[in-house]
Amino acid sequence: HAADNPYQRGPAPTDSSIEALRGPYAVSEISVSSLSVTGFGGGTVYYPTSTADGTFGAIAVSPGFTAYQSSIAWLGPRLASQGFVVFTIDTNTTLDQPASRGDQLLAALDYLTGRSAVRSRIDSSRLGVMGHSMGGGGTLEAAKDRPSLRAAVPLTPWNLDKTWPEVRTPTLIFGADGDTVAPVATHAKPLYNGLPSSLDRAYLELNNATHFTPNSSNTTIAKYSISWLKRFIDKDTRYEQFLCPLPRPSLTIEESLGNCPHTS
Ligand code: 9J3
Ligand code: ZN
Repeated sequence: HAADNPYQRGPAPTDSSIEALRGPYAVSEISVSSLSVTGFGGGTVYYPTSTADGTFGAIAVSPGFTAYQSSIAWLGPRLASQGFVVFTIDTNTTLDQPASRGDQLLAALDYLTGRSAVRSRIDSSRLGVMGHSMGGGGTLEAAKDRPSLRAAVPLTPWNLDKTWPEVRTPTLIFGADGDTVAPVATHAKPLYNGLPSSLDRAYLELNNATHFTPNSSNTTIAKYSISWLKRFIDKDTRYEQFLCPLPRPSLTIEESLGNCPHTS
């Protein structure tokens, strides 16, 4: 019941509702020029058009090395239509390293909640971060720097630092079984293992996937990302059913790791 959780948004989820190309909310977008911001490279804000359901949690998403917001643009409307304000960003330069990308994700969230045209639509206490590759490495950096973040979702992340004992943000890491740029054995998996074992954390390895699988519309990524973001940004336990028990290996999942049931 919505009265039990003031942050839950949208109808009760089903497998088909979280696998769908769009969720229940119509989405509007605003382009943010790099010239109008500092600390990151501008981007695009995707947000539910209606204000009838109150405020929403917000998520900033970083692309990877040499890439632009276009490489992660599919996540904007896919996630926003489920009831989030989503900011897909460009970085200051496409060569920025993970620690810088983490700072830029936080600058983007600060802009979103403090200065953007949609700031009144956002619950600034309910924020999350995502990113691809070095942007996924940056997602961990952002969580380390700002423990108040509610959820983190690194996608085929790349980071030389494998030790993350400071992270307090529930984190879902996606790896790809065929990743030769950031192989799971040297990136996604040790990054997962570098998180505290007491943390709500999960590792999902995509089957038949590459480093660049997160750069186009992908139902497995969407389904579990939506569930993680809803469960931890909105505290919406209606989504726990998709996360626990862990998804079993299948045509789309090579391997899954994580703690269940969740503790936060
Ligand atoms: O963001 C990424 O795709 C990181 C992978 C990479 O190219 O690292 C080599 C320096
Ligand atoms: Zn496989």
